[in-house]
Amino acid sequence: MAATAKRNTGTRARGASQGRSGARAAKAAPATAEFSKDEELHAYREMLLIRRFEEKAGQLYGMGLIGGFCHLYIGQEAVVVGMQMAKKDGDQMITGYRDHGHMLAMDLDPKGVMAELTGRRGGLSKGKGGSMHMFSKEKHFYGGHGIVGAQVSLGTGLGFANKYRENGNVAMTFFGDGAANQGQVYESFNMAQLWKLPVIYVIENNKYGMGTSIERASATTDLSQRGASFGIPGEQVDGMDVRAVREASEKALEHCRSGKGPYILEMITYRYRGHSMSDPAKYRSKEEVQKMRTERDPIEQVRARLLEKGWASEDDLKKIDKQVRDVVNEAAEFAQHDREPDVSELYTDILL
Ligand SMILES: Cc1ncc(C[n+]2csc(CCOP(=O)(O)OP(=O)(O)O)c2C)c(N)n1
Ligand SMILES: [Mg+2]
Repeated sequence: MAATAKRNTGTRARGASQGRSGARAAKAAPATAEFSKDEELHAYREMLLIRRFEEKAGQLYGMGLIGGFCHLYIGQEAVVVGMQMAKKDGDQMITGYRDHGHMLAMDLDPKGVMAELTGRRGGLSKGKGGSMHMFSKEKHFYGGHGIVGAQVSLGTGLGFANKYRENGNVAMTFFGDGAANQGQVYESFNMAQLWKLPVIYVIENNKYGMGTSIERASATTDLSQRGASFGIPGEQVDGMDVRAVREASEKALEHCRSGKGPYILEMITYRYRGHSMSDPAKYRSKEEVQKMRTERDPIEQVRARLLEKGWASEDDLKKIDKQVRDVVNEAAEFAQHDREPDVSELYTDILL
């Protein structure tokens, strides 16, 4: 398919002579499936909600209102929104600590997410979990995990449950380029392919694991091929183009749902902000970040298409921005004024 750069036949393994991931991203062909007007507007609104939410979270963190870790998703919005547009109700998502975007895409209440960041009782984990630990069984979102790679085994377990229950759902299991070198990832791949579990392994390759570039950390950098020795098919996808993400996701979901087992989608993406709020970002140049922002921004791409096709005017887009800002401001207000958990909550919801 044109949305992807390469496809794994399941029997091929590539050597060390691969290009740099940035170069590969640039080579990814454009999406073949255009979006309708409604789809473009939906993608625009959803990605903007994540971006504005994260900007606000960054501000609250700077004001000292958010304690602990806080990893922002800015730049990567097209990945989760494209997958959201492809999934069916009942499909699950599970991810690591860079999780606010996934929560919003899975329709978790922005107020509950923001209040969790500020540690308030109205937070989705009653203010006791924080940025990395929120869940909603009802919305099929399974966290929120701070241990790099841990969610890969858990996501495989979700896939096992789906198969056992014959419910037709797929477990979308997200992890980073850094996590792709974790041992449990490969134990999971083996089981998932052996038992033909409905799991999409979504590798969000944003080029860095904390301050280490993928080229410095990984012996092979084409992560879509990491399932080759297990016979798991995989593709690289332009993760900055929401249309390419949806297209590849639809195909992967269909593969899983039809009983063929797991699938790997390597989303070539980029995070604009530091690894976490405490990252001085000395490992990459400002020019590198600026280039991605100006040339590849996922939201700007949709915005440009909407304007070019006459599907929205500048004024229409400003109105959407205002609506989104209102939702985010309301969440931030709540998160600042809701009460902190009662002291009696110290001993509830914990394993002793
Ligand atoms: C088992 C484990 N080892 C190390 C860490 C520290 N750590 C947190 S994030 C991270 C980098 C992971 O990078 P990547 O998987 O690329 O995800 P990204 O942050 O880029 O989204 C590391 C090493 C951890 N949390 N858990
Ligand atoms: Mg990374």
